[in-house]
Amino acid sequence: MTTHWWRHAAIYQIYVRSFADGDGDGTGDLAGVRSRLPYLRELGVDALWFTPWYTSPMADGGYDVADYRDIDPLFGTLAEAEQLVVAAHEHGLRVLIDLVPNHCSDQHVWFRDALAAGPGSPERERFWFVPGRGGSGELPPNDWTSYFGGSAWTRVTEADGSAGPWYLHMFAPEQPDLNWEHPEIRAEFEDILRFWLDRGVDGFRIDVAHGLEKKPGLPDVGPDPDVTDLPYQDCDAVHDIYRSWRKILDEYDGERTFVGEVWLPTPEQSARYLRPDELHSAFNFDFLCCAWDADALRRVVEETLAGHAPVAAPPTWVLSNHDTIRHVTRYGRADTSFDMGDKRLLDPSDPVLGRRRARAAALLTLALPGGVYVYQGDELGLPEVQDLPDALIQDPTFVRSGGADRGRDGCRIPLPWGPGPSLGFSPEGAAAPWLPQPESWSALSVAAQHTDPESFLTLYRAALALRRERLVPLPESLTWVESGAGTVCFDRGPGGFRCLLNVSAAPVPLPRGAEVLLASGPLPDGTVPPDTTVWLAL
Ligand code: TEU
Repeated sequence: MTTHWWRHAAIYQIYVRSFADGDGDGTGDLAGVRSRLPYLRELGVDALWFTPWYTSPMADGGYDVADYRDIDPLFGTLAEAEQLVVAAHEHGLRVLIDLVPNHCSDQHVWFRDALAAGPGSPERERFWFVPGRGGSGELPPNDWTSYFGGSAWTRVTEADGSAGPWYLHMFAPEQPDLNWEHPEIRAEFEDILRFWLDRGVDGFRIDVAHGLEKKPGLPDVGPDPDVTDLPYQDCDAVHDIYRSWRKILDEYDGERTFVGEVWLPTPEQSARYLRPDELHSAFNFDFLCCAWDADALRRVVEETLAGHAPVAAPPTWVLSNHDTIRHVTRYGRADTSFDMGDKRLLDPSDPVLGRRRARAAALLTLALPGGVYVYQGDELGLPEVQDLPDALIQDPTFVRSGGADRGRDGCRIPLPWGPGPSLGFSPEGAAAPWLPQPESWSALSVAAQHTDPESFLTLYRAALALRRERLVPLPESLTWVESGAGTVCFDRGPGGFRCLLNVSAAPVPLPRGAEVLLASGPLPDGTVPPDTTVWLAL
């Protein structure tokens, strides 16, 4: 039976290092995840997305993969991963894994071989080794900058000590970009897909899906580039890769799926990745970046729906992930918008306001048609940790930016599960968590929220259950309702479901005769207060 589960799935993102520690070394692992599967089932999500669990030196938290067919010992073993897929399925949870095809680790056998084999060798053709500019090749081959700051090129020192060519890395130097024009790279990744599909995974999240192909000749970006036409992203050839992958995926039964991390300036560009013979869905970063403003939110929802309609792909809704500032903190700032270059980690944030808005945002996203992502800790209302001491920061963006960007560790703090040291993240007597948890998080732990009817966790559970029961069966559309300035209001139907969000500074009346199904906060005197969402049956 075809269920099209991926069109309306609630997918929970597990950042493995920080979810739960089973073996007591202070780092999350597969054993930890396995022990928490009942929690995830009870939460009411449909699928889990695991950030990279492969063998990795962890220069970028596992997005530097040294072996795509094995599990890092920090996290467990391949056998444990296989068992985890089975166990997740037994809990009614599908499994998506993170595929990182743009680059590998500098410790991957291919890159080590390439360095050892020397200039002009076939081993080097799997990457972008290019002679430098300037009289003696002392300048990088072009002006590209790394997404993590600094040049996207690092010069090689050859075995004999001489200065060699440069190699391309759009992220950290420990993450050399692969040359996707090389047939071996294509063949290898097709084989990696099959390796994991054979092990029962239900699909893949594709890292930097827009970045694999580069413009021929690697031209300079120049001083005033057209951001829709950069030489290192969204090159047309990338679509052929996804067409060939889609064919492979479709050979397997069980409705396997691809979700792309497609981060591009226009909805038209993103939609091309979602044509029927390419990826099934992509993250909606425009929504994540949107300011807390009724007109802006309505506009981004409208544009999302309009952008997806021509390719008949389901929209997705996401508020936070392991690369962004947690939305409880974003929504409590004076400027609630976000972009990937957001360096305002230290901006003050009103925690009460941020929490109220985050609850309202949860009910908004969970009411919209399409798929939805929950980043671990969203359901607990975790804020960004803004005061990590410099010495503890591990994200490479911190060092690469000379400290200007404090990095993404603040949204990657180990989860609080209960009382005690490490707030139940690790078993008793374990090493300290790899990043310290704020003491105040004991009040946000799963145990603290579990039975509290007012908690974030209770709200998420109730919303996910109602969504599954009432909204998932509905057509993938909404009808806007005129509801006054500062509000966002739409109906889903048939069946008389209404979602009303009040973003204005004054309370708005509840529609007469409507039954309240769920609200993100108290509704005094028949009104919806500011920064509150309510789900209604008309
Ligand atoms: O992110 C790609 C991406 O666009 C972001 O890295 C962004 O530029 C960056 O977070 C700014 O700080 C993916 C992963 O989600 C991210 O965790 C990895 O670091 C990155 O790819 C490299 O693999």
